[in-house]
Amino acid sequence: MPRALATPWVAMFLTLLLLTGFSHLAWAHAILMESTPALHATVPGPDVPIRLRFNVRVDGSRSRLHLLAPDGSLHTLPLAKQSTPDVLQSQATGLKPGAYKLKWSALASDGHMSSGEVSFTVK
Ligand SMILES: [Cu+2]
Repeated sequence: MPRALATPWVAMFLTLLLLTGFSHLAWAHAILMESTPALHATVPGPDVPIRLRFNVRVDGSRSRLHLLAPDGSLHTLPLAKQSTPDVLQSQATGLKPGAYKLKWSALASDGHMSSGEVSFTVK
């Protein structure tokens, strides 16, 4: 009876899934909810305010923002003091027109780092 044999394994697999993946989701590490500039937005330069809002509190002192410029150079953006625990803010200055990539890594309240990118264009 293959079905009867398979059932304990399915149950075990589902339990493992719950213990690993699902509990991790429940702890909710940082997921980007909203950004300025918005993804694929075109914004005026040369100074561009940066604001990232997450689903949870993030540790501003241990989160990082980097800006990849059209010429391939990578710049660290200094983070401003957090006005709200779920927001990271900065200001990119002196940007020439072109395509940029904002790379963020954020330390969430559950102790997990997560990262992502926001592409935008300066006109
Ligand atoms: Cu996490």
